[in-house]
Amino acid sequence: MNLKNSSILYERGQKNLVGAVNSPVRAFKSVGGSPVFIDHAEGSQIVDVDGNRYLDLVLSYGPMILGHQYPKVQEAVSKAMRKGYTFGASTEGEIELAELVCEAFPGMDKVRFVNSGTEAVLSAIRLARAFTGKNQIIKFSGCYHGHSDSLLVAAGSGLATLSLPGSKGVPEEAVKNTLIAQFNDIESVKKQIDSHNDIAAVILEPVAGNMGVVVPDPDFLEELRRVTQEKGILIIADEVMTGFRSKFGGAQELLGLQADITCLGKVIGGGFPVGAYGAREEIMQMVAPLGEMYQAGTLSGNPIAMACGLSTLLELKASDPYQDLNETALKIKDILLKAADKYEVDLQVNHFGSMINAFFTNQKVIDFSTAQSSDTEKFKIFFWSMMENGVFLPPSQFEAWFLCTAIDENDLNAFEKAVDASFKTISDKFNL
Ligand code: HOZ
Repeated sequence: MNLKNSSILYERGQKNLVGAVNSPVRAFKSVGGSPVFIDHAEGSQIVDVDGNRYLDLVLSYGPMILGHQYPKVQEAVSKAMRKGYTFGASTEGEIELAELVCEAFPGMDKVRFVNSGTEAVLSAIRLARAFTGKNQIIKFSGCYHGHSDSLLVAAGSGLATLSLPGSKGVPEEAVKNTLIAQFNDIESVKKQIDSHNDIAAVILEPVAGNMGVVVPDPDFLEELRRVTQEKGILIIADEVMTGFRSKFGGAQELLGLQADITCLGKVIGGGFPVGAYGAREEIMQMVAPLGEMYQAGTLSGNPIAMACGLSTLLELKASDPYQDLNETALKIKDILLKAADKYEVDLQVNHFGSMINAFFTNQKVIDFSTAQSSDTEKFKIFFWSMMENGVFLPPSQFEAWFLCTAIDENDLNAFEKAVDASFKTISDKFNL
């Protein structure tokens, strides 16, 4: 596989960028080798600077649900660009996107736009503390909620990829109010609730997507809502990944969970940097300028980003592609499991709507520790073989793969061939 130009850029980038990247997972550290640099992407395909073409199952970690360069979205962005890029004053697009988002989330009367999922979540936590007058939060091991200080404990995503328990530079005081529980284990939540009386909120990804895809047990969510409600503890649903991915709105609705505060990102920006947090009226009344919880941003609600998000959501609303996306996910799951069976490789495939991924383990993956039972050596071989066979996957066992509406039968056939070749390679290497 020719990655000459990518390697040259990787070397050149080392001088003035940290590790030649702007987000650690992109450095391919856990899979080894030189990371690819991208030239362009269109539809379901992404092309690197050496001209290698891949079926894109990274999709910028979620936003590109309509595929790359979707014509109506392109048009909306170009139109917005012709009016200027940012004004430091409000525009109609912010209201239009807010109306659409609030309509799609029954628990959201008001929303505040920010620039990333990290910002959305750190603001939501401040809001939960302001509203309840309490300080502690419970987070789940393996869930990742961005890189703000108080949440870099037992986190998934890049930390899991790099096997880091937390981050240097985070003071003990910043995490002393962060309590850890286990996903899908309500007893671990009850234990924390029973032994602390200053808990403002429980934060979770309703479907975890940063330890690979881990789906919640319906009983777990039901009990979680019950025990938190009993104690006046808020639930913050981090739907940065899941928002508008499995339905027009949130995964929480499909799962029967009613969160108090919801965080969004990724799809709502359609590929531009947008995050958001929203809640019912009485909670959002706390946020400045209505209330005394302060949060601000010069580029928040940026008109180009709003136009991109708005046209993406309008297209999703009109075309309602969720059933088709789910069927594509089921086909992909089937392809993976059949190949695993043929080559006698232990494999679990978890999926929720258009989020999916594979774990090389014989254990059912229900939480962070079972996710970590995956054989990452096998993943490494799988990853590079898939790349060589034209499929771009996240370079980490612990990132979800994403599907877009542009994936067609040809893509699925190509995926099937790549999977067969990759499982054969694994089988040969591990003498299975
Ligand atoms: N899982 C990450 C955010 N949800 C995306 C990968 C990154 O950190 O760049």
